[in-house]
Amino acid sequence: MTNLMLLPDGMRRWSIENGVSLDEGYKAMADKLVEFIGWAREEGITTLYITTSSAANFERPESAVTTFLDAFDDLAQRVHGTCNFDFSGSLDLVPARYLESLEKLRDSSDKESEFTLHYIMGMSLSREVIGIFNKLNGKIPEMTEEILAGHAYVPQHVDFLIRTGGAVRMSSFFPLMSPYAELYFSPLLFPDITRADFDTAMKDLQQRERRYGRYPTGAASEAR
Ligand code: GPP
Ligand code: MG
Repeated sequence: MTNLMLLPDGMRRWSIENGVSLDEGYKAMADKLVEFIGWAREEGITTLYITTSSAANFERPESAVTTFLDAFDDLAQRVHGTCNFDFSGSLDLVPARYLESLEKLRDSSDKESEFTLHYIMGMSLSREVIGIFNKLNGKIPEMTEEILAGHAYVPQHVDFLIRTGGAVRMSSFFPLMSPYAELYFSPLLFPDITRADFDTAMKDLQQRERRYGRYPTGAASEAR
């Protein structure tokens, strides 16, 4: 059971480089994501989280917001019948017509599938934490790890995370409950990623020693 979070970054630059509209750039993203989902499934990934936006992305011009919302809606339309589809995040930022569409797709997706595609929308650690506090304030005696995890945007500990687009930072995309997510940063603009690039990323992630803050097995007695 390995899950993967993908931050598909770089569509504006890809559109400029290829002399096409932003709409075309995001269509190229959606086409590549259909392929990427196939690669992830073949690799045995059980849940693929895709960050569709940060909260700050909603401050872009309205036409740019519509462009990325349309592209992710189109992707969900295309693949929801082949997987269990879900979404979460700062849903108050998402216009009602997109939420209604995604709810329908979630409800009609294949709930028995061994593979889940899950969108995280409007990511922002501070919004996430403030939202959880405001929802539970006065209703629970104290916060616990379990309650926090139960309300987090990303409902699992993320194993592997891939960010394309060249930025070596998390921006607003850090999954709250995943301190030991292994991070991989690719310089490629997302629509340019190939199967070989995906394989290289997965190989790199899979060969890492995951210690979760502990000593390696058998090394404790050597510690001074
Ligand atoms: C941004 O590409 C991608 C999205 C809005 C999808 C999720 C956001 C992430 C940053 C993972 P872009 O518009 O930022 O392109 P560029 O990086 O070329 O400006
Ligand atoms: Mg970007």
